[in-house]
Amino acid sequence: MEPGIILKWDNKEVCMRKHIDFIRTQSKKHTKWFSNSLPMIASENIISPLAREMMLSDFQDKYAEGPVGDRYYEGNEYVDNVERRVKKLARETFDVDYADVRPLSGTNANQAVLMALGGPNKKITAPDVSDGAHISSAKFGSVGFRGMEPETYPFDVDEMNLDIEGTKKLIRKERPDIALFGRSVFLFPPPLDELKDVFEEVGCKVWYDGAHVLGLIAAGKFQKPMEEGVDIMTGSTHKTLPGPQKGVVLANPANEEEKEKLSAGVFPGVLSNHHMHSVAALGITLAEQRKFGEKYAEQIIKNAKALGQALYERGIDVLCEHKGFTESHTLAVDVQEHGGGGTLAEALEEANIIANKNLMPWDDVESAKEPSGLRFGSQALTRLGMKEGHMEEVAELIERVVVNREKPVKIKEDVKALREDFQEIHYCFDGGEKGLHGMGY
Ligand code: DSN
Repeated sequence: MEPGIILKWDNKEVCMRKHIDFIRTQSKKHTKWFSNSLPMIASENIISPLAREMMLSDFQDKYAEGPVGDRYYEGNEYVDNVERRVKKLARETFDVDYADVRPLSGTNANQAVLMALGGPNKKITAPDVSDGAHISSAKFGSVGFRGMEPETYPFDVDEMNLDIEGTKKLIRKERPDIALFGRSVFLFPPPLDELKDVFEEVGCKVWYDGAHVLGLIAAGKFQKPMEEGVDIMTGSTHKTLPGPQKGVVLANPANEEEKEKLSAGVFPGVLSNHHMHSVAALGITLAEQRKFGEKYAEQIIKNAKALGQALYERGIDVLCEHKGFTESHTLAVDVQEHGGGGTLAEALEEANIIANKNLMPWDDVESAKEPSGLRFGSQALTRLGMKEGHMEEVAELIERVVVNREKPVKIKEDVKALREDFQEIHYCFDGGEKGLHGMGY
């Protein structure tokens, strides 16, 4: 029943309980739906039971403004202990001098860096949104709202990567204050090593948005941005790093002043309180990453490559066959000839295969509703225990939707049958409250 109808009832308690029931039921339905589906959105993952327990802890209720150990609010003894420990874990995991675990999301972390180092009198270069950049780096996103207009790097579509000579030329010409890298369709590492000399020549700050590949970087399985000329790395913590929804700023600041600027960019720059329950959950994710991350990252990449191959063999145009499709968790697929990304993402959802439409480099932003592409991520299926062999089955299910355009009812049943064997979360420690791990309904 619609909430609007319920509001006409006289008895307020009954009415409000109905709202509560409605919300709880929707949450349970969502959980049930997802436990029968193939979660393949490249920016999502499944948190571990122990980390999820922290998301429900009393830390959720706390205000912790100000520096650790010198808060503006009392009652932070245990909060401080946790934040101190999580920062240490983050510094060690990413081998950096400075880690800020307060940002609430990847975009929030990006806003913080822009508050610290950007501004209307500053110049920035960045990848283009059509080439897979995150919207926060666009003129219509956080960069634009900070009063800056990004100059975008030339892109080599065949390589699905930056055009190296063109990028060198652009940086030399623009002499940006900040050169930003990283993407949301992040198939291959940007050629930082090749650009290193130009960064030095120009003296720009090099900023890497590693949200999508943070877990792969932590495991040493993608590239080592901080050894390849990057000064600051931001990221959300819930993609290939399978943590809570939040963000981080990681850096090797040039000096104390820059460190303070970065810190002030977060607080008071873009937030007042940060969310301690998610800081605690991130700490658990990082500890699990240290133990299981390498094997997990290896399997994510193997699965993505295997899925790419299996789709390609079924006549689906997965980009970059000549490069093994991907070096990350992500596949970019051109589905123009099969009906377009928007239409097919919806058709896949009807079959309980959850992926998203995506702009391809040749699309303009105006075609965002029906772009040429689909984006698939292997990280959540891997988290559920799937291996390369299972990617054949996944590819076949996708083929039935995308190529054969079969009715979704039967495919949905087959998706459910495949998922039956994959209900546990892998690459994490045992423990956590039973029933709180998203599979308990
Ligand atoms: N919009 C997200 C993605 O799907 O890549 C990142 O924030």
